[in-house]
Formats: sequence, structure tokens, C-alpha cells
Amino acid sequence: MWAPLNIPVSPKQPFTDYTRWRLRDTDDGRHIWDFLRTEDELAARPSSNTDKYWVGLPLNFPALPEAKSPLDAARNGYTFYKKLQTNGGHWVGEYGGPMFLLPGLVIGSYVTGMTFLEEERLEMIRYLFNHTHPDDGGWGLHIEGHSTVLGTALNYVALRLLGVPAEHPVIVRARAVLHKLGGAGASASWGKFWLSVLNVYEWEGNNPIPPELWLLPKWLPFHPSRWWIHTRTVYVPMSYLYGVRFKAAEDPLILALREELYTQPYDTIDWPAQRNNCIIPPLRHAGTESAYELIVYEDENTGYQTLGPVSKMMNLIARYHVEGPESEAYKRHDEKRRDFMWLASEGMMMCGTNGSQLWDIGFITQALVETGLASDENNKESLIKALEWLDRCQIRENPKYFEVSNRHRTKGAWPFSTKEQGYTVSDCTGEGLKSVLYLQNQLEFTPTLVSDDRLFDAVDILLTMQNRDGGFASYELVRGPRWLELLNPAEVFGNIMIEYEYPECTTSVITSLSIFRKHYPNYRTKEITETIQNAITFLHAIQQPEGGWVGSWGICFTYATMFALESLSLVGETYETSESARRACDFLVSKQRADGGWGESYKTCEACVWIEHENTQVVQTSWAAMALMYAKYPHTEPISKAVALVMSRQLPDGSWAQEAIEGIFNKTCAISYPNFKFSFTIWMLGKAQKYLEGHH
Ligand code: LAN
Repeated sequence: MWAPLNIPVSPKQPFTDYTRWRLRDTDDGRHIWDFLRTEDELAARPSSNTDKYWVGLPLNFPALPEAKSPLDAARNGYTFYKKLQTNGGHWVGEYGGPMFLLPGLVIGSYVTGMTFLEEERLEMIRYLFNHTHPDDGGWGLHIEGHSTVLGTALNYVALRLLGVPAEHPVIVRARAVLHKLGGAGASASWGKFWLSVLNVYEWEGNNPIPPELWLLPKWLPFHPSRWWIHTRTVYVPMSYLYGVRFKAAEDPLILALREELYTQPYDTIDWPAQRNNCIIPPLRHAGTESAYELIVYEDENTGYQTLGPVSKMMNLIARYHVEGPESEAYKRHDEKRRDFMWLASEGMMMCGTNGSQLWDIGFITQALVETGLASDENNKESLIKALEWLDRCQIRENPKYFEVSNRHRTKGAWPFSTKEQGYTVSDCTGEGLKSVLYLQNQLEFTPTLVSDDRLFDAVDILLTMQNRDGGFASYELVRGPRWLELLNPAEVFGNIMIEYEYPECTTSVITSLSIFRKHYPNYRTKEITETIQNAITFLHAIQQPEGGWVGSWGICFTYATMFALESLSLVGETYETSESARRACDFLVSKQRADGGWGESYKTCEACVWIEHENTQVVQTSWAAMALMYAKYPHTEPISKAVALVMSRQLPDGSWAQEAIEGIFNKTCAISYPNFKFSFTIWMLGKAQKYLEGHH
């Protein structure tokens, strides 16, 4: 058990001194929050705008001259946003939203004997207090979701492990919800898994997670190497920990939790009868061995952060189980937990990845070049710094174990967050490539840092990622059959068993290759042309009859339709020339609200039909207006109304306030992209200036 803490009841005020938190600024873009204890440390590290902004301390920037035009407003927006750029050149940002990640961090740390700073514990507690559902005091799958057993059981446990007593009012209220919902035994399978690791739920109550699958021949259509990379990367350590039946040592807190989590005494629970393991022990041993091998490869290839936050904590437990707390692996894992921990105004959370660095720098740099703001004298230095960061972020080699660990190549790719994380993502490579082309080839004052050969590497890798019907998936080619989805064991997520082709990934490849070929018309010309054509065919095929495209990673129609119309425009399809573009514009215009903006709920992503949000959103309004402009929509009114709405919500210092959550994954889980409220507003406003001038 960790040392006792004094826990205030109301989470409205910080539990720690917020003026002492600093975000470490590393060249490679790692995000680590340090708490400074001594006066010497404070003197050595004065707090930056970035520190203050992200924890919600006042910046007190002066009001900017009132914007008279969309471009003025865009410029004001960047005047603000530029002050948040790090010395390393990228922008930091919160990447929270999911409510099933922090419990993994806490449970994994607890069972392996890792600790947290007292301040980290206090702020994690505060974050969970602040995100109880206002109606009942439980927790859901993500911060805007209704209470579920999974969310409530796991976050309840996290709070108790962090040191909140069973009688604390937040805990009492949460326990009542948990019992009302049926107790922890009714949790989705991932919850049962974590509770088993903690030894407050019996392994017999889990469906089998056999590591032996790894021993099957790879040609089998359901072999785990064919699953979506996130699912299989989580499955590796899960099957290992299931295979060895990992259990934390009993202690008084664990014994207490066993009584708190269920509606009946622990001993009287009828755990589903121990299943007949049809697989004999030597095979189990071989299965766990090969799972362990994959765990080690994954750790070494990602600097011990792994592909994502779920596998991160499971790999850590497996390494502890085999190598113990004195090992190098243990130390490296311990340290890397902090890359996922993020401090916000409402406390400390665990993020969906170690950040969204590449993604954010990609959009803002393209926005600045397209709007012309890049050439403002006082923005030049900022753009050079951004290019330097993009240069450092490109992955230059294939990973060490990429064949044995079933990975796609990486040489030439850009990742979603940092180079160290090291995974190829199709659209991150597309956006990285575009940004570099914009900054290096379209501006006069920037140095050439990324050589032609390295740009060709990026193109080469994109060309390896097209699927037969022309679409692009996220990290790899689609490797498995669709029916595998029937075996999806995670009840709370949809479409996670295999890769799927996504509109966003496909459009990013279309746009980046189209822009690339303008600058390098002789490189792999024929293949690039064919790739673009096939991707466009795919894009047409997945357009909804009503005219929109369903987004998979952003909410929702406005997001994907913007990218789709950008892609179509690059091959000459616009409102005047293409039925498809026309249908898309008409669809979007039909959803514009009387106030000039757009607003769609995250629920749209699961329903695949438009569901209105209660409020108009500046980010979605920007996406919709950009979509119309890409398609050269002939009537200016919807666009000028959108501009007016976005300008009316701009604050005197040039920024915009945070509105509803922007992103989504696996159909159901919302995730934050707080930097979108800068990149897409600025981009749209600057673009609108040119568009509206062109129509006068
Ligand atoms: C992400 C974040 C980025 C996102 C985009 C680049 C935006 C997208 O266009 C392609 C897919 C990708 C890379 C993506 C995939 C799934 C991720 C990694 C996430 C949504 C962030 C968190 C999520 C991950 C699966 C969370 C852990 C949960 C599990 C179900 C394992």
C-alpha cells in the first residue's frame, strides 16, 4: 500500500500548488510534467506560457487589435498560438478523453510496486473526482459518456489504490452506482482482466485468452498477426498474464476491495466453473514464451512506451513478472509511464498516446502556409523551428525486430506522436510529408533539411500501404478477413479485430501524393498516378448516399467530408464539375444551423447518421466551411456565416475557448484534440479571406 494522503473533499481547487508544475521541453518532443519542490528549482525553471496555458493558469496576454477581416482573425489566432510553441518547435497538448486508461496505470503500478510522486497521486485523484458523472457519481468509457460498470469499477479501484478511503463521499457515491449496475462482476472483459491482475476477481471468471494462438501457423486467417495492431499488441501481454495467471500479492487493501466491489461476499461468488483447458501445459509454456518474446521486442522498439497506453502497462507487468524489480526493463518502464501522464486544469490524467505531436504540428504548419501567414516576418522563426522538428521526427530506419514482430516497415514514415514511439501511420506519414513539402518547397526562407531521398522514402512507404480496393488503413495493410470481427472480445469497442480502410487515411495519402507529384513530377510517376486514381475510386465508393463521409477518428461527417473534398479538388472534382462533390456540399449546407455554424454529437460516429450536438462547435464549423471551399462552393453565404460565427467566438487575446471533445476511436470512445481549435480555425479563416475576395 502506498503512503496515506490527506484528501480534500472538493476537487474544484487544485490539490497541489499549480504554480510549481513544469512541462519538460525535450528536443524529441517527450511530454513530462515535473513538480518543482525547492526554491532553487523554481528559480532555475521559470514557468512558460505553455505550462500556464495547459494547466489553466491565467496568461494575461493583452487584447489584440480587433479583427476586421477573416485574415486578421486568423493572424490574431496565430499570435496567440505561437506563444504556446515549444523551443523544440512542436506544440504540446492534452490527449485525454478515454476513462479506461488511468486505472491501468494505477493498477499496473500498484501490482509491480512502482510508486508515484505524492503530487501526482493527488492530482490523479482530483481528475477522477472531477470526472464523476454529474447524474450519478460513476464513470463511463470516456469523459462525455454515461456511467458503465467498466468505467465505474476500474476508476473506483484506481481511487482506492491511490489512497482514497472507503468512506470518502465520492467513493461512497460511486460504490452505490457500481452496486446498482450489478457490481464489478458485470464489467466488460477488459475490466475483468485488470481486476484479475489485481487479485480482486478470479481468473476463472474470464473467458480464455490463450497465448497458444501465437504458436499457430501464420497462414491461418485468424492468426493474431493478422489482427489490427492495437488489438494484437494488447493481446500479447494479456495472453501472457492470463497464461501465467498473474496475481498481485494479497494485502489489506486488496482484501477490502474484494468486499467493496460486489453485491455479495467475495467467497460466495460462483466464479464460472474453471474451464477445461483443452491445451496441455507444455504448449501453454511455449505460448507464454513466444508472447513474452514479442513483449520484449515491442518494448525495445518503442523505448519502453509500446504502441499505446494499454499495452504499455500490461507489458510492464509481464516484464516485472519475469525480470523483477531490479531489472533494467523495470526501470525503463517505470520512467516511461510519465510520458502518458498529463496535467490539466482538472487534475492529472493518462493519455491515449504519449501525445499527438506530429498530428498537431502537421495541421498548423499547413494552415500557415496555405493562408499566407507563414510569410509574415514575425512568423518565420516559428516555421523554421517547426520544420526542424519535423525533420527530427521522421523515422529513418526499419525497427530492429520488424519481421519477427509482424510489423510494417517504418523507414521514411512519420508517426502520430514522436519518433521514439516509432510506428508508421499512413495518414501521419501523409501529413508529415505534406508539411515538409509546404515548408521546404513553398517558402523561400526555409532551409532544406529533409533531403529528396527522405521524401522519396516517405512516398515509397505510402505506396506499400494501399489495399486492393484502393483504400488505406491506419498502420498496416488489412491482413485478416472481416468475419474476425465476430470474435471481437472487447464488448465496448467496435471494429477492432482487423485493420479497416478509413476515409481519413485514404484522403491523406491522396492529398500528400498529389502535392508531392507537383514538386517531383518524375518520381514513380505511373505508380503514384494509379495509386491516387484507385484511392479516389475507393473514396467515391464509400460516400454515403446523403453525400457525406463518415469519419472514424474525428467527429464526424464534417471531419471526413473536409478531407474528402480536399482530395477530390486535387484531382479536379469540385462543385461545378462533380456530382459527388455537389452532393457532399448540399449535404453539409443542409446541416448548417441558423447561427451559421455546425455541431454534431460524438454519437454520430456509432450511429453513422447525423446527430446534432446541443451546441454549435467552432472546430466543426471550420471543417465544414473548409470542405465547401475546397469544393469551390459557388454561393458565399454559408461560408461568410461560418466565418462570422468563428470570429464571434474568438477571445480578445486571439484564442478560442475549449468546446466539446473533437475526436473518436473505435466507434465509441471520444478523445480530445484541443489543438484543433487553433489549427482549423486559423486555417479556415485564412482560406476564407482568399475565397471571399475571389467572389467579390
Ligand atoms: C489513434 C490516434 C491517432 C489516429 C489518427 C492518426 C488520427 C487516425 O487518422 C489513424 C488512427 C490513429 C493513429 C489512432 C488509432 C487508435 C488510437 C491509438 C488513437 C485513437 C489514440 C488512442 C487509440 C488507442 C487504440 C487507445 C487504446 C485503446 C485500445 C482499444 C487498445
